[in-house]
Amino acid sequence: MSEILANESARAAFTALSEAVANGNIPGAVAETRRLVDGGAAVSGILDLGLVPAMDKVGAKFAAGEIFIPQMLLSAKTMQECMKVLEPLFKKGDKTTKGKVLIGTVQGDLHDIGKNLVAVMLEGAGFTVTDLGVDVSPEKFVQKASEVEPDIIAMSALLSTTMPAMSKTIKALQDAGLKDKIKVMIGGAPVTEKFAGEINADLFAPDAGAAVIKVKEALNLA
Ligand code: B1M
Repeated sequence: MSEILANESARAAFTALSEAVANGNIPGAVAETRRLVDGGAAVSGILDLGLVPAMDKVGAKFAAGEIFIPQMLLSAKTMQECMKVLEPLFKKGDKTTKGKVLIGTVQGDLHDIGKNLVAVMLEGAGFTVTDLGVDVSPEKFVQKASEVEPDIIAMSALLSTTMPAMSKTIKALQDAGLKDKIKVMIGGAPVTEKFAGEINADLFAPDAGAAVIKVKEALNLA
């Protein structure tokens, strides 16, 4: 009986967090995240049951014309503030460098929450991550890849209109003679395994957890 009550109160807490993020209530969402962390909730639960569903709800409302860019931005900011509470927990992981990853959101695309999540989880898993931010041109990926000499280049896209920039970046890496030396991973909500195959990307990951597994497998660390 007490377990059911505990589960119900956890569910209520995740719902409260989700609503606070969807409503752009930064203090409320941060307090709810802290409460869940202090109560021993798993980070994966906070993400999968609280934060990510909130953004899906926001996206659906935006697509239906019920909210507009400012509200979407406020929810994104709210999620980012909650992520700051979670980040130290990711970084408690293995500190030995397992390899180098160069990550960025592709040209024309300003969405960075998923990319940041991938970056922080890779860091937590012991990889050295260089984050190029958003709207990263193929030329910038190539230039930084020459400097950093990463094992993996990780590209994120959230817009179907920016997916072609992934292909352009892979071509630019080929032209620069870097593609054979570096494995390319792609991901983001509209990206599929099939698309990865079509553009000659080496790896595809549907979410941040899978991204860590794919990178480990690619570097024979799994
Ligand atoms: Co925009 N947006 N947005 N947006 N936005 C979407 C993506 C959209 C689906 C909303 C909708 O209409 N339902 C839609 C895209 C439609 C499409 O092309 N398919 C959309 C649109 C249309 C736009 C604009 C064009 C709107 C406009 O201006 N008219 C505009 C474009 C701006 C631009 O980029 N040039 C725009 C702007 C924005 C904001 C700036 C307001 C804001 C982003 C703020 C920010 O990121 N700092 C925003 C937001 C917040 C969203 C939604 C609501 C949420 C995205 C998000 O953060 N999700 C989004 C709707 C949705 O996704 N449901 C939407 C949470 C995050 C954890 O998930 O990023 O998917 P996600 O990451 C996942 C996986 O995809 C994966 O791992 C993560 C989970 O573990 N993953 C990878 C991501 N990258 C990976 C890389 C990998 C591996 C896995 O390896 C390299």
